Amino acid sequence: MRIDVISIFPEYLNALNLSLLGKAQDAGLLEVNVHDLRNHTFDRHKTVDDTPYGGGAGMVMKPEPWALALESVLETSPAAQKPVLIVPTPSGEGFNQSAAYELAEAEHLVFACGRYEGIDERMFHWAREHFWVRLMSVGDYVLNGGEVAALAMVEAIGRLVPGVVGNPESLVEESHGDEGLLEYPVYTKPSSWRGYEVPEILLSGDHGKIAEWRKEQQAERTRTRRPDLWFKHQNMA
Ligand code: 6GU
Repeated sequence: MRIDVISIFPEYLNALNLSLLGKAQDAGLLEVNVHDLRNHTFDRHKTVDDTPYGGGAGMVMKPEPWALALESVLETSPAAQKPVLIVPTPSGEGFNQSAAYELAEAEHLVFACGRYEGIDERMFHWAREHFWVRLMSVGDYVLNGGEVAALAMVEAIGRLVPGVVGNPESLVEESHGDEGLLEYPVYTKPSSWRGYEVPEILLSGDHGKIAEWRKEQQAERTRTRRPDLWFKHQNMA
């Protein structure tokens, strides 16, 4: 999979070279390129924003540097079809595990990380001619820009690319998986630690009973911590 990220703070994305995603890049499973939007400006101050038409607080990102940056990414796209352009924004559709699975199928993802009050709306109209555009939010709160949201989405998507996670079994029993339940609690050695004990059932060797206990724990956690997910789970086929 090829991923390009465009930002005025490319250093934010350095974290993508660490850990699992760093190794996946070394192994050639993933290619991540980060681009500085300001390289696509022509004035001395490398201006990427201006005041909003109609007035109001804050600044709006100019469309032309975005079009130029995106055109330069398109030139080297390996994708047969339109690449997917993900624009992180708190006003987008919700990004979740099923969106991550869907996007992990794409050949080429491009992230456009905006700052300020957003990007001139005409950029989106232009972009739809060349990309499959997805406006996506990582939660109901506001970040200063799309970079941290892009980090989260790239990590969630990248780890689903075949081969990135060494043991694919570990993707099977996860929170937000097929079942729509949160993960059960886990324990490791020692069995007694600072007066706290590992639940006895886990030491019993009875795999049937253990599976049953874990299922109960998942249900209880989901019901108390995420009543919204519990409601959906109960209404699942
Ligand atoms: Cl995707 N971007 C920004 N700037 N803020 C957010 C967000 C995205 N998702 C939630 N808050």
